[in-house]
Amino acid sequence: MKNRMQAITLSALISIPAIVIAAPVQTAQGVGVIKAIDAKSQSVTLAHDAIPALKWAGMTMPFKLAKPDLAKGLTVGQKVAFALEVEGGNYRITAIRPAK
Ligand SMILES: [Cu+2]
Repeated sequence: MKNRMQAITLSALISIPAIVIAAPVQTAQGVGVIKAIDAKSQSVTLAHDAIPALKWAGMTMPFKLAKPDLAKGLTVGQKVAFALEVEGGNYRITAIRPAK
């Protein structure tokens, strides 16, 4: 009986990370213009074009950076191409570079 209880507890512990891993992560590409760079909150505000893959219209909004140094060398007013990772309503920029 004790072994059975341990087995149940163990399977419950193992199943929790499995659920986290199973959460869908969507990726998308976009282009936009940098409106602000906030080093403190590690975010950039972009006036981005529509992103059909996410059914997003064009708008101005802040984006979290996956890594703080992603915005290094970028300036306000610059046109950029970027890659996004979207997970359960949260989104972050995983790559960003100047665009023409
Ligand atoms: Cu948006």
